[in-house]
Amino acid sequence: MDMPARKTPQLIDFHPPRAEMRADVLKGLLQPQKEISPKYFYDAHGSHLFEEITRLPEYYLTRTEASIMDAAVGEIAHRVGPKAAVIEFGSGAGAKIRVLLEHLHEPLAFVPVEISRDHLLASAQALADDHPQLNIIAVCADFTQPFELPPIAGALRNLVFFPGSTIGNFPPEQAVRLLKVMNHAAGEGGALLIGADLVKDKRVLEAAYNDREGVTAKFNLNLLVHINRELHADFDLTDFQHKAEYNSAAQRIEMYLVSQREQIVHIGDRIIRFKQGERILTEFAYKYELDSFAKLVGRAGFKVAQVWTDPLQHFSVQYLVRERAMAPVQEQS
Ligand code: AVI
Repeated sequence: MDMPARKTPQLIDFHPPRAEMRADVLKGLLQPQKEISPKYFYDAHGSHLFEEITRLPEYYLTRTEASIMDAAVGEIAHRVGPKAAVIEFGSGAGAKIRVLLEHLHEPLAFVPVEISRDHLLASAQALADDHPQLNIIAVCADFTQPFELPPIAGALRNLVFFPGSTIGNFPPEQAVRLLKVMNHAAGEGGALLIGADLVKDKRVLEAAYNDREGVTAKFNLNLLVHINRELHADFDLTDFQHKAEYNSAAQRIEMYLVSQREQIVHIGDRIIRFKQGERILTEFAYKYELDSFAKLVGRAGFKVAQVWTDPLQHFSVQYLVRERAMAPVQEQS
């Protein structure tokens, strides 16, 4: 008997070229406070390490969000209504979308947007195998920059899905800019389902980013491996150490790589000097109060329609409706 042909998802590739990464990384390392964008965590190994982080006992975010989603997904499906197109920003391994797709009423299309091409293709294919009726269009892109979404014929509503509190990895001005890209993607009558981590006891927060097994440290250091490979650099991993601390005034976790000695690093033909103890800022993870989050999303034309939290109020899943159209703004380089 003939097997039915395997449906392959369509791929739209806007993956940024290597030259862009080089310029971006050099620009960050030439600032007085050296920094590297957290988007470079996610090469294939970094994405794998992040998956490991999500299973750590200290990393409450993923587990808590999943439990909130499980309890709320019926109400979410009711709000979204039938024949929606779901656009997921930063889809990763694609685990979170499954619960949603299984409960939505006749979803029409799924558009995962992800910078890591291998991850994107693998997860889009796995989803296509399990949902052969769904139109899956994989978009390989840096979603922090405006990009054109493919037209989705017949969709009654666009639902943008941005779980995991990845919004917390953007300082407020950048977060608003990104939310405007999402506002544009949601379109007329569209909505945004977003996960946002909440302010809580400093000890709980710091444990989540300093796990006992040291997986977060490996994840942070893998940034240097990625740069060594892609940009012909010579960072020595034994000369840098992971550090994560909660800044209560700014309500954010700050993650650094700390130079263990005075040293010189080459990135291709460029030289970067480090003092002993000098830090490279690699990530912010902002934590929100519900009202400050409502103000933030309001600046991007969204209104909070419903919020679900866990009993300890550690995490929130929020359904935002697009109140006003907002034009996406290109980041200045
Ligand atoms: C992807 N993002 C929401 C994670 C976070 O918690 O900010 C990334 C991460 N960094 C260290 N651990 C996890």
